[in-house]
Amino acid sequence: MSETPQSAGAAPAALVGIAMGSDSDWPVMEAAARALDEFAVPYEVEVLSAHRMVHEMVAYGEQAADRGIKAVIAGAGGAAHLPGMLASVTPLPVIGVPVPLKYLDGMDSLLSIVQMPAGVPVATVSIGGARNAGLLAVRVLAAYDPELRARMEEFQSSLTEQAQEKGRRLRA
Ligand code: RP5
Repeated sequence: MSETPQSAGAAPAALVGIAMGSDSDWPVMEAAARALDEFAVPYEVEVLSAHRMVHEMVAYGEQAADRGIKAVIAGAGGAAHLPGMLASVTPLPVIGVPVPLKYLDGMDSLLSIVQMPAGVPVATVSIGGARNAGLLAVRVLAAYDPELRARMEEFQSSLTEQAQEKGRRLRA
């Protein structure tokens, strides 16, 4: 991607930040990373608890845009305040992933993330929907990157073809 600052041999600078409240969220959040991998979008992964690491979490949110991050994916479970808190300290788009925990089937996480006050948006995906969070971050970047947009359109066509093939198999 042309806007990625790179020097010979250096890893490309991250364009997406994947943050989560605990390493225990990673089994869910990993799907966001895999989606970004599919589109060769560079990303970084951070554990940033809104309750246990308040100062680090605020610093990350305040500095992300200046470091070249274009979108933040934030996942948390239970009293899931991380996505909303990051959205309050960064101008970047924040995509929230409600992580389901042992109790309440993730409804607590969903409602904690989705019910933001006016003026502080979090684009919330479904409970456990980290793959869609990754794909949404790709779309955010693709709006300004024709090559990435072409790959997203190709991916969407492949989804259509897969659905059509399933229909053909059912009818056969
Ligand atoms: C939340 O508390 C985290 O996002 C995680 O989903 C949940 C439990 O964290 P651990 O006790 O597993 O570290 O803040």
